[in-house]
Amino acid sequence: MASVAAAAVSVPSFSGLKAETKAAPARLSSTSVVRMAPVVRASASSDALKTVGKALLAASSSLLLVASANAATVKMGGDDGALGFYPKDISVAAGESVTFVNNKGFPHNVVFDEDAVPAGVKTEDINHEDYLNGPNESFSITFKTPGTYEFYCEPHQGAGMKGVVTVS
Ligand code: CU1
Repeated sequence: MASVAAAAVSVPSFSGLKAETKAAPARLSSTSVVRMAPVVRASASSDALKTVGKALLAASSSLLLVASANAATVKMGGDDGALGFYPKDISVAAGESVTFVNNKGFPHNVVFDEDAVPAGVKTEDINHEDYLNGPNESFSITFKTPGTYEFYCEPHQGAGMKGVVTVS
């Protein structure tokens, strides 16, 4: 039923389109065709540019994803001073480490929610409760057990400074 309805809709609109394209050249004089040509070319190339731009954007954002996945570096505090982890969702393979780098708005630390780590993981083994007070201070945490780990910054928990590490 659905395909019949779709065909009934698409057929009239298609023949309508055909009729328009047939009629249009007939109304145009040769000069207007010449004048129109650059316009058509311009719009075609700007569409092409948009497509290229989108492709580049897609390529660069996937490169960023790859870069952040490999480096697994998390900034503590946004470049604008916002209280958060950037990125706040991190994925690593079991045995890999995440490096936390002090950026802005410190002191910061990393404390895991003992109710939101994989079974058998002791948060005291992975917490970094010492405050980082200087710019670019860093520490790394190695994740051995697959699962999700929710963490937060003690001084800024109320401000929503928290994140999740997913270990696969
Ligand atoms: Cu913090």
